[in-house]
Amino acid sequence: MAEETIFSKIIRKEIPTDILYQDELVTAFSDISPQAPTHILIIPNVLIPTVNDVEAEHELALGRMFTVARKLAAEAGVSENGYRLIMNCNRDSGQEVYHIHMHLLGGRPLGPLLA
Ligand code: D5M
Repeated sequence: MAEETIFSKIIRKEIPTDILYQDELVTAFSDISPQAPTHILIIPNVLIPTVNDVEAEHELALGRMFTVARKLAAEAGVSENGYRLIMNCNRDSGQEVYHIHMHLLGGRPLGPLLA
């Protein structure tokens, strides 16, 4: 059994968080340390520590993460200019929270991917 992270508390609304969207599969909230004018995290409600732990049974939640990203990008007004979706996996990527999450970044030119 994987160890819970702070994101499980956010899903259960046990700590104050700017939740932007929640349904039975996913939760989205503002990143606490924004790297761009729009910086949203979209996470599955089920605890999946890294992308290495993704299984076929997670496909519905993972797909929902994209439809929610599209919706929240539109609401944030970044759809037309564009945005970036990032998922880090393990140490070399810089993953800090071991509950998979999609970063939605936008609102400014983001530069080259590996800058
Ligand atoms: O990104 C982990 C991200 O999680 C990082 O951008 C900060 C964010 N974070 C951590 N704790 C919180 C809380 N409590 N609220 C909102 N955002 C949070 P990674 O890809 O693992 O490096």
